[in-house]
Amino acid sequence: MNRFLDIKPEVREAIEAGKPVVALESTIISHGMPYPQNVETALNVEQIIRDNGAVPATIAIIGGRLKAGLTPEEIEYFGKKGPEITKASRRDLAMLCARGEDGACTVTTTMMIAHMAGIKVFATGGIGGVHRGAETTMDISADLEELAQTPVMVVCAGCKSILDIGLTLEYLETHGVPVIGMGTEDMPAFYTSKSGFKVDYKVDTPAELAHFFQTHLELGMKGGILVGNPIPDEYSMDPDIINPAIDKAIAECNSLGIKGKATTPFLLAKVKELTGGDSLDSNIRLVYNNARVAALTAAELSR
Ligand code: PSU
Ligand code: MN
Repeated sequence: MNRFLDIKPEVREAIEAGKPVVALESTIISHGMPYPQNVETALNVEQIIRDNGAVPATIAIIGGRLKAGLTPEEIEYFGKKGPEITKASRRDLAMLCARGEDGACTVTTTMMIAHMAGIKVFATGGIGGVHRGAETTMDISADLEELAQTPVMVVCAGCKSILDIGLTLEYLETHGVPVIGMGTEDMPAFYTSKSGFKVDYKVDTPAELAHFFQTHLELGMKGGILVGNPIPDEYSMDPDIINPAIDKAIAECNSLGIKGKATTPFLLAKVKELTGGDSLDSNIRLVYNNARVAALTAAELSR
């Protein structure tokens, strides 16, 4: 095993026994939501995973150790420290380990550490992707590269239109990453269930999804798969409210000259500020829905 990796005993026992485990990221806690809702959500997500028959493993870097599975106290610590914690992508991993520092894991580093630990299914809210204007800024999230090279299933609610959703799907196609819709032909757009772009394949049940992913793994495919699980109708946002807020947030980001890794956290926080608590509530609900589908799929995969 990797000498920097610590697997929480409960998680290790489940992995060794072939029981279902679901990985969760920690950037969504530290950079994606305000305190204390972030901690409350993270703990609820873990409970939903348990209620649906799997063991949760929230993933983070603490004192230079790669942690697969956090205690409630560690989740509280991440939530309280918030954006003070380094947002850790692939390029940051070795330096944080070398210096013994903390890091909040994005989709990228969560996939990496999940794979090191032997966890195959991961639930989150939204992934990073190709940003609008990437044809000049070249701002393309490392999440897409990780999906291209690490065999983990990522269950998300699609990507927000802070990104160019069409270009994100093109990029995934180039890298051979299958994009699967859970009960939908349409790629979900995070706050709303439809982006107007098609997924590659639609499945209707966790069993069908698990069977497909098992086949993907048995074929020896080196990359992951992306599952778009639409936000339930009762929690989805009015496009006439969310879309102008996103446009405004992007305009402000550009005029302030915000770049690089600060872009996504800025846009997420700005959209929340512009839409009041509504977008936060939708965000929380869609994460719960993804946790449920991921746990049910992990349970099917273990059969
Ligand atoms: N998109 C969201 N919510 C998030 C993120 C993205 O809707 O919390 C976070 C995830 O941790 C994701 C990261 O992996 O931002 C992507 O950051 P960047 O765009 O800098 O690669
Ligand atoms: Mn970026």
